[in-house]
Amino acid sequence: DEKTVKLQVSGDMKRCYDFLEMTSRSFAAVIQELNPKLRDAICLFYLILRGLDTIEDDMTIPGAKKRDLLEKFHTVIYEDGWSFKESGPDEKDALLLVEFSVVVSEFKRLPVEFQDIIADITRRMGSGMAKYTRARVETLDDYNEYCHYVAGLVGHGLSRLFSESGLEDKSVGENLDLANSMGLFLQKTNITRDINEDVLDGRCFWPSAIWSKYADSEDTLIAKSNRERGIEGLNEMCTNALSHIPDVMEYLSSIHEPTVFKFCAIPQSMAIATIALCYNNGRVLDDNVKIRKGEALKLIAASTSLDSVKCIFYRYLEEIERKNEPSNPMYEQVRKIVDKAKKDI
Ligand code: PS7
Ligand code: MN
Ligand code: MN
Ligand code: MN
Ligand code: MN
Ligand code: MN
Repeated sequence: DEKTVKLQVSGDMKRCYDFLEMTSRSFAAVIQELNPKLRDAICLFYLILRGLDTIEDDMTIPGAKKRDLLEKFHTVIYEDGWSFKESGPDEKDALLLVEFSVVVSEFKRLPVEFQDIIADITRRMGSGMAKYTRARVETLDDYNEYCHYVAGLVGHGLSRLFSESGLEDKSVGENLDLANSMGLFLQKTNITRDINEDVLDGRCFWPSAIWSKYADSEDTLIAKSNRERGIEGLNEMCTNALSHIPDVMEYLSSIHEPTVFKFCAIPQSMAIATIALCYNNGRVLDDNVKIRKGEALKLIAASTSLDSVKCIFYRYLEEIERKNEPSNPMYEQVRKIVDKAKKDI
């Protein structure tokens, strides 16, 4: 009867929120606090992309099979009962793909305008990921393109959802270059920080155009014997990420709804804190460094308005300035970027 149907409905969405908490280190809290007009759509958008990324990351799936899955993932989100049980033993989010039918059934209940945006981004991300199962990140253009596929497109999709919901201006969903930069700043921070873990896993998202100036192989890049040069490479990666700050500030200045603002701003605050921690810090090459729990909690609490986010960025830019040394090949470039960002702020 109707009561059972209703319970079943909320049961599937409840299971989706369980998966959100199981799979996201940082997004679960901000998504749950989103305005109800967007909360379920963005939770499902997250789970769909998390599923896609679980396939991309799985090195046990043969290349041709992986490309097929990535390319068709935008259609499986409409297939009742779809499930994938063949993830490798290392995939921490494999259970999400096993129980993916709960995501499918809730996705299909979303307003069709939301479904269309999510499916379009899933199609384009899957096709970009498939391309990079063959291609390597060599040039700076490759680096920007790969980051566009896996994170810039998330910025596009989120911005279109914000506009479609009526919570933000139409223009937010139209000026997508700024949205792309929001994703790139997060993804480049992640790639810069995860270098040790990624190289040990047999992959590297640092463009060879950068690291080859400082090491003759990816393994040498993180080797203790090459530490000074490795740090110079790290500083160049941090500098590259910092170049997106003006766009990040401009994007955030266009967001007005309070829960959407926090959702957008908190990850960016975490990212600038992470870059400040990584800059000129050899530990990044040995280990997975992370900002302290207390610092993260302060950033979450403080990222409520454009002014306070500007304060946060200003403070971490000053920290980067303090850590900058004239002997670093990036010294002048960092000084210029930091000066310009501080003036804009
Ligand atoms: C739909 C909220 C707010 C305009 C799963 C949020 C992995 C950095 O690679 O687990 O596993 O080490 O740390 C998020 C722009 C994307 C970009 C991208 C979807 C912000 C699949 C986040 C997140 C745009 C591809 C972190 C990009 O994952 O990384 C929703 C505005 C997923 C955002 C991946 C990475 C996210 C990421 P990994 P993480
Ligand atoms: Mn991935
Ligand atoms: Mn991943
Ligand atoms: Mn190339
Ligand atoms: Mn990573
Ligand atoms: Mn990771």
